[in-house]
Amino acid sequence: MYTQMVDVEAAGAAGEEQRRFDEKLDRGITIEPKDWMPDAYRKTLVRQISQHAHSEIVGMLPEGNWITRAPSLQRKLILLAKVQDEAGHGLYLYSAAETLGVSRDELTEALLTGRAKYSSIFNYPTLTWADVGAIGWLVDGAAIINQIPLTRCSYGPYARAMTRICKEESFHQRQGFDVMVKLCAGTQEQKAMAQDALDRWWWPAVMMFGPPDSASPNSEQSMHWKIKLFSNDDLRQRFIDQTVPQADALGLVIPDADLRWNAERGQYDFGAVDWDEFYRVVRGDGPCNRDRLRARIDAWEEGAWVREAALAHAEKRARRSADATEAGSAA
Ligand code: FAQ
Repeated sequence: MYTQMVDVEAAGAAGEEQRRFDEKLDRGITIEPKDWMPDAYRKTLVRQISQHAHSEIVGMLPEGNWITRAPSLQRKLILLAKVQDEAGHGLYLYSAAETLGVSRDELTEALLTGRAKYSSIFNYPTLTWADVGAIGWLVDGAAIINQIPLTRCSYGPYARAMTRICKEESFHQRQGFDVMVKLCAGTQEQKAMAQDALDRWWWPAVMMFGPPDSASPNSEQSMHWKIKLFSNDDLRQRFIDQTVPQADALGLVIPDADLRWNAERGQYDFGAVDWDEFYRVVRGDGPCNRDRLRARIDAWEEGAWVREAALAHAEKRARRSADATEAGSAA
């Protein structure tokens, strides 16, 4: 009898927590780290934010490949700054994930052991300088479209991290477009290089938004929780509608024979996406998956001495400050 009463009370309290959580979502009030939240909401956020953080860190590799070969000092400086920004984005996002009760070490381990996902787009190679332009233009362009709504998502630390990230992504997108503008105004060979980069990056960029809505297991719940505000297909369509006129302005041709303006819908119709390729890459069998993971493992192992030195330094400082306090109170 007594046990039953306790259960009812507990259920009532949990029901009240859930009601307050739902009310906050309805009223557009952000959920903060110390607020009560359903376990599944927390789990979904850890999944999405950590995948996003891993994507930023792995995403440094394709462009990092061109830092030593940038065609001028100015391009090199810009590219260095951009790649550093991506590292910063990873750090904000890992910090946002940590507010949900997971540790950075757990997240890093999941990435390095291949358990965690990161964006499919970063498993493609950067073969020419034009790929640096195509990544800024298309990949950062797609990232902005996906991420601007996230600045209004329901979890406060994620939304706030995204506000700063989006400002930087906007600069990244413009620098990529600027590389493409210069190549397209250059020699025939340079323009051909730009076209070749568009040919190789277009479909992977279209796939970045995730599987079609009909095959997206997480979308419905994430939209209910206002973690995602728009569906994968809606954002994909927005990206295509925005990017086609930019390709026209560059004088480049999007590699899709079925792409045409649909006046009735006021949107572009586009061809079939090769979802088999997408799932192959997500499963770990893309052109660069193994290289990307190897590079992250090597960086982690080679950086061990830096982490140890930073810890030793922090301990020394803490000890000195404790000694100074003790000496002060003894005097
Ligand atoms: N790649 O049910 P959904 C950037 C997975 S950052 C790999 O639709 P959800 C900046 C998905 O995780 C790019 N896996 O999933 C930059 C799920 O698997 P799970 C990263 C993918 O979460 C630029 C399964 O498929 N951006 O580019 C992909 O509701 C240049 C079923 O999918 C973000 O992470 C994919 N493309 O929607 C950096 C943005 N798509 O976990 C450097 C935040 C889906 O159940 C250089 N994330 N999957 O095992 C999101 O908006 C969402 O997580 C989606 C996926 C839209 C990516």
